[in-house]
Amino acid sequence: MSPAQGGAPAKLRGRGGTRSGPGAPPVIQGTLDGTGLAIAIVASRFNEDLAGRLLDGAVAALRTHGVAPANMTVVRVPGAFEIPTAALHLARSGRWDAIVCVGAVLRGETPHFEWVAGEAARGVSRVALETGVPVLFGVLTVDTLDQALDRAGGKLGNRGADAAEAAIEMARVTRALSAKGVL
Ligand code: INI
Repeated sequence: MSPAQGGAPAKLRGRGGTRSGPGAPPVIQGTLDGTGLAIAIVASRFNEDLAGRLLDGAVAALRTHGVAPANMTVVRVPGAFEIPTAALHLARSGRWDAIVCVGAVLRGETPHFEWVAGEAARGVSRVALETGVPVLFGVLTVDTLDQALDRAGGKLGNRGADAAEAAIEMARVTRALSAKGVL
């Protein structure tokens, strides 16, 4: 049961947590409570079978953690190379707490992979740093189809869902910083 349904709050990945005890510094950190958050998803269509699985994983994770479907927007773009442009427009609008980017770049026989994967990663990072809006990278950059399937709902999980959870956490961190007057 999700927190939105009255279940226990979901746990953050990793060690995290507040270190209590004498001399422990105050810690600002996020939660996986998505209620009241507005989250956009930018999903590329290239390698649609994979990208679609990542998109489904992201939407399902957002819903599980309490983000209302009415507070989600999905933007589809042709390929991973185009993801940063759409993310930039969304981030600049100020309407979303975080933006999740999903897509699939598979290494082929040409150097195209390096350019597409590299520019997608660089661009997404740049949008986040230039706007201050958390922009999460759920784009697969892998050598083989099997590696991609493992990470798109297969034995290694779903990177779209992982990015969605990270988006909620970062949105909460950003709101917490704002509440402290940092932003
Ligand atoms: N786009 C992807 O999302 N994944 C790929 O694997 C890929 N490959 O391999 O070419 C890809 N290319 C298209 C690219 O993202 C742009 O849409 C295109 O270059 C037009 O700008």
